[in-house]
This record gives sequence, structure tokens and C-alpha cells, in this order.
Amino acid sequence: MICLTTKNQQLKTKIMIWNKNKECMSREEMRQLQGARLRKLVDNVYHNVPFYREKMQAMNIMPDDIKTIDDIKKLPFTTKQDLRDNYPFGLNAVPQSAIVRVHASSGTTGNPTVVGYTRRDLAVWSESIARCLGAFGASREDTISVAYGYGLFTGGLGLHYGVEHLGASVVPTSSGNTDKHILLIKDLGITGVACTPSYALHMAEVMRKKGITPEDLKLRIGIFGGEPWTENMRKSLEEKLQINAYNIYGLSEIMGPGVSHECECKNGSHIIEDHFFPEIINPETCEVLPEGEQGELVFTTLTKEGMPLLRYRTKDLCSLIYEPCECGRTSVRMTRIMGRSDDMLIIRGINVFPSQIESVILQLPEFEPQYLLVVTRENNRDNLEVQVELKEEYYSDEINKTIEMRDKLARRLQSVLSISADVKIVSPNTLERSVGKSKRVIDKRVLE
Ligand code: DLL
Repeated sequence: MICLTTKNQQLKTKIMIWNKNKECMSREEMRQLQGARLRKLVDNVYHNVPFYREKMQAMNIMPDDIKTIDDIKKLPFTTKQDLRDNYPFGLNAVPQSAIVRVHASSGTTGNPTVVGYTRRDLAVWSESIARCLGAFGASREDTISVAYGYGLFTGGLGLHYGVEHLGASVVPTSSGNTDKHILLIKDLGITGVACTPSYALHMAEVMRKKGITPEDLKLRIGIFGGEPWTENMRKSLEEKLQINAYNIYGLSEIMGPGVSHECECKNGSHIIEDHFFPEIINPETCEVLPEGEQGELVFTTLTKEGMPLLRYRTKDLCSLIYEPCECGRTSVRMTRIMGRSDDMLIIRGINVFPSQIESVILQLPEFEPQYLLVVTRENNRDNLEVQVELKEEYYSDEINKTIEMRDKLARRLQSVLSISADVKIVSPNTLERSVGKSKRVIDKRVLE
């Protein structure tokens, strides 16, 4: 553990580089390490994951063909669909007895994406989060509330064990109870809060209404991610809460939060590259793009044991920054996520695919397969409205019958999506029909 004094005047604290050996390695040393880890990984998946063995055989690649990290280009890609096709544990490289935890996130339809972790995977995860927290200026002196959801979502438990690994105190508030959370921030002298940026804005608003000012609190660090946000949102959060707000990025398939993180320079997120190797590809052609170009982010899990993945297509669009960072870390940085190359929506931090909603609607005989999703953000809270057309034969003047059908669909959606939606039943033939690709989603949220 190393302490550096930051150049950033705004952050009047000592910044720690948690694992200087790995975070400040020379680029050549890093490439050597990545190459060695890739060779081991490929050998492992070839012998232990039939899916990868078959893919590699079909491409005429043997583990011996992988010699340096540059040979990664020879390897097959992995997609969310591959995870679904091998549901639940078909991509695991270890026996079930070695799996000590399972998380899951939304699949496009039907099956969720399930990820199994070994004890060592969890240790790597906690250490990665400790690196992030160190970069945010947190130390064992801090008390950090984790207001990401605890459960199948990786946000809650991921941050939780990382905070403990750092040696700080964790307050597992989970998401939801804003009043109690604010009370705890005040009474326990909480110094850091981990949640989605939209929830943090909501919390700031509730505090303002309660007459609580930043001077009443010890809060100084915001650990925000799980959904896209902007520089203006950072400015607003830093002003309203008088904190330093940092971006943390990750995805369950690769590990969860902690795949990359900002540092005090707040100029791109450092990728934990000794564990997660990044590439940027053209999402149409899958060709690797030259340094600095924007495209789809792809990760290879260099050290994962439970469910190692080769070249996993995240569908997140961004670019990579290879120039050294002033903070002293040598790792590649990624820009903010600019969008997605698929139609996934993130609503209140939860991933939602329009196809999931469609499949629920199709299961109910009362409705036409005609729907429109309208997403809005009011008072920093996302709202999902599902407009759906009733079939002629179910059309009735009795209001109770319509309410019954609406509530039934709302309950089904809640159980599949894990978030509530406002269902609005519309009369037959009222939703606009399109000639070409139908427009199913209107996202009115403007992230300023
Ligand atoms: O959202 C893990 C996470 C939890 C990250 C808490 C950070 C904090 P998933 O539910 O699998 O995992 O969703 C992953 O969320 O592919 C991005 O599209 C989006 N995402 C996550 N973090 C960020 C971020 C977690 N900082 C998907 N900025 C990813 C923009 C983000 N998008």
C-alpha cells in the first residue's frame, strides 16, 4: 500500500495506490503478465469448457497457438446469447463444488445470465474493489454505505466485500429506504456512499427538502456507477453533496463492479488490466479497432476460475486511452460509456431488454403483440410506462375488468424485470404501426 499526495487541489486527502506493483507496472511487464495469464486461461478453457473447445476446434486453433497477448485476436468471441444457450452452468470451468457464490442479471428473454464465482474469484473481486476505493481516496478510516441492491445484482455484495477488504467500515443499507439511509449518513458519520448516480441525486434532493446541508454531514466520496451518467451530473452531485464523485464500471458477466474505476484525475476509468483484458471492436464487423477509436468494448477475464470468458462482447460503446495518467497508474483507461450497440435499457440501475417485456405480453392472451415503452426521469427517478394494446375480443366497458388485466400484466412484469412498470392499456389499433423496423422504445431521459 502506497500513499501519494494528489496534485488535484480539490481533493484534500492522501490518495492511496492499493496495489502499486500491479497498478503501476511498466507497459511491457503488463503485456508479459497478460500474455502468460492468457496462455494459462486458453489452456484451461480448452480442456475444461466444451463450448470453447468446440469453438476453437471449429476455428482450427489450439492452445499452443497462443503465445503472446497479441494472439488474443485469434480467439473466438463470447456473447450474452452464448451464456443463455449454456444456461445455467455450461460455461463453468470448475466442478460445482468449487463454486461458492452465484449472481445473476437480466437475459434478453427468458433465462437470466448466471455467473458462478470460486473462492479465489471472490478474493480477486474484493481486491479489485479495494483498488477502486483506494483510487477514490478511501482508507480504513472511512465508513461507507452501500446503497446498491444486495442480492442477485452484483452491486451490493461486490462493493460490500471490497469495502471490508480495504479495512473501512461498511454499512449495508441496500437500495430503497432513503429516509433511513440519510439518517444513518448523518448519525454514523458516513464518509462515502456507493449507489447509482441517479439515486444519489434523488438522495440530495430529499436531503435538501429535509433541510439537511452538506455541513451537517461527513460525506466526502461518491462511488457511482451501474448506469450511464455525465460530467454535468458529476458537477451537480459534487456541488449538492460537497463530495468527490467517482465513476466505477463493471458488469456481472465479467465480475461485477470494479472492472474499471476513475482516479483523482477524473479523466477516464483505469481498467484492472491484469485481470480484465480490454479490446475495442467494430460491432458490425468484429474487427479490432485502432487505439483511441470508439467501438464496442470486449473483455477477456485473464484470471477467472468459475466462469472464465474469452473476448466477451459487452455491447457498451466507448474508447480506450493509452496515454499515461498523472496519478501514476499505468493501466489503460476507458472513456465514459457513450451508448450500447444493442437495445438494453438501464432503468433504476436494472438492465431491461424490450424483448423481455415482449415475451411477457405474448404470454397473456388478452393483449396484441403491439406495445410501446416510454422511459422518463422525474425527480431523478426513472419511470417505465408500458403501453399495450388490448385484443378486440377482450375490449370491455367494465372498468374493473380492464384494471384486473392491467394489474395482472404489471405483476408479471415486476416478477420478470425486478422493477415496477406503469402499465397503460390502450384500445385496439391505437399504437402506431410502422412499415419497417417498429419503434418500441421512447427514451425521454436526457442526461445533462
Ligand atoms: O451494473 C455492475 C455494477 C454495479 C457496476 C454497481 C458499477 C456499480 P450489470 O447489472 O451486469 O452490472 O450491468 C452491466 O451496466 O454493461 C453497462 O452498460 C452498465 N454500467 C455499469 N456501470 C456503468 C458505468 C453492473 N459506470 C451494465 N457507466 C454495463 C455506464 C455502466 N454504464
